[in-house]
Amino acid sequence: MFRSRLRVHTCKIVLITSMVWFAMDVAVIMYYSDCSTGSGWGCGRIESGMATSPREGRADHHKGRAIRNHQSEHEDLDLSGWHFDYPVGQLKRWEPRPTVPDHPGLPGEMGKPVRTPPGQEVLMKEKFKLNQFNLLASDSISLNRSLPDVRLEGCKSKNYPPLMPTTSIVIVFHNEAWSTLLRTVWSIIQRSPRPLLQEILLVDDASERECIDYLGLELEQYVKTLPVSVKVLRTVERSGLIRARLLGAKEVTGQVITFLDAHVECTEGWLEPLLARIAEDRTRVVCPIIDVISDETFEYVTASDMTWGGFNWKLNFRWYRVPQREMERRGGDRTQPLKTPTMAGGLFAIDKEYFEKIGRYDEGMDIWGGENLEMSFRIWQCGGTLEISPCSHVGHVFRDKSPYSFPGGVVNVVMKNSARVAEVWMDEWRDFFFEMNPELEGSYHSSFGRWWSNSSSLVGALGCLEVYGIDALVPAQTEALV
Ligand SMILES: [Mn+2]
Repeated sequence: MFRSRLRVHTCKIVLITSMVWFAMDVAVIMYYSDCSTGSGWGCGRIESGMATSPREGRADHHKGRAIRNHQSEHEDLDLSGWHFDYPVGQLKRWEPRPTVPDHPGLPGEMGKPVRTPPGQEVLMKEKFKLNQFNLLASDSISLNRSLPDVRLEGCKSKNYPPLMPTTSIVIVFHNEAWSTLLRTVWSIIQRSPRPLLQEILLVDDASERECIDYLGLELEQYVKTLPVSVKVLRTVERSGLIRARLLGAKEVTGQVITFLDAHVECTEGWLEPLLARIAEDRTRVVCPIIDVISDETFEYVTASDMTWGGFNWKLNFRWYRVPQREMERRGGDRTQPLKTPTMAGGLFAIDKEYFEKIGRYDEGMDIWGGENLEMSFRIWQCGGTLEISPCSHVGHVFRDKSPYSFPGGVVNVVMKNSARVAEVWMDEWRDFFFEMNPELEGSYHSSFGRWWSNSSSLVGALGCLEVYGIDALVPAQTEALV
């Protein structure tokens, strides 16, 4: 009796001991398992941390991984001399893309002009009206056409960091032509280092499908065949450039957002100079040089690297000659980035977290116009830097006339947007704007109070104003205007 009780007792002890050991093994295995699947032990805690404080939770999560990745992935790289504003483990190795091959004899190769074939002038004029550019010429050019390497010699031999952040490209379009939209996409795919190109997001701002059905299902099926992730997003109703860009920005999974227009062509080495500046300092916002693609012939024409962005007191964006003092600041090196007061707005790269930190765009702005100055002022007054990189070239089809309709009338929309810019960002300098546009004084001011209190992006903006004031911008600007 006593013996059997002892045996049962021994069995219990053996059983409990092995269970304890088993439990410890499980705990050890789970502790060292990776969180990337989301199932590892400790991952749940990070997730719940994110719910209360998303940015901090995510940063910690990345930091932990960064150290591990750094040890495993990048230890063979010599990173001395490079400064990174990201955890090294979050950055990607990259290699330049090979040059897109030239196909002599095909129309528009190497950026050459396309002439209308004899007898097709009437057709050409008819098609021109659809997009306000020579659609016949564009349709005859390969989606993969070759372009000249337009960079300065000093740019071609420049050393860029061996590690860079990834970027998602956001492109808003409205009734865009198939050939210009897809040539934009192909030029990105062909000329961006693949590891740095996270995805391309095409935002269809309510294109009118009764006349343009190819932008529907056909586009969605086409992009599935591309070698890079390309997604098509759609606004429910016409929302304008700003709200459509915000819709795209929300879906971005890369570290940097690069906004591009829907009828551009990226040239060789266009992306590296933009990402290199941001890799070193996430508060830098960088624009390429915007070259000209002729609306008549689709010829690629290089723009000057000696102009920067300014504005007049009607708050129209204008190009001005780069002043001598900025040339001197750059030590006379034309490959160095230019600190520009404002940007044209269509094409720029910005760190995603910085974009969110400064309050993104002013969501109360309609359709188009003024948002480029708003973003420029926002960047300068929120402690950032706005630059043009002379080593990055992207061609843009400039048009004489806008092909877009403006619900509410073009003048009303742009003026209303500009009045918002003046009221939010210009302190007492706003008076210059309202002196130039007396009809806007009062009427917009009174309704402005309402916008102001309703817009969350303006709350961020006001924080920036308090901290930095307009002085960061005005000295450079007033001189550019003289
Ligand atoms: Mn455009």
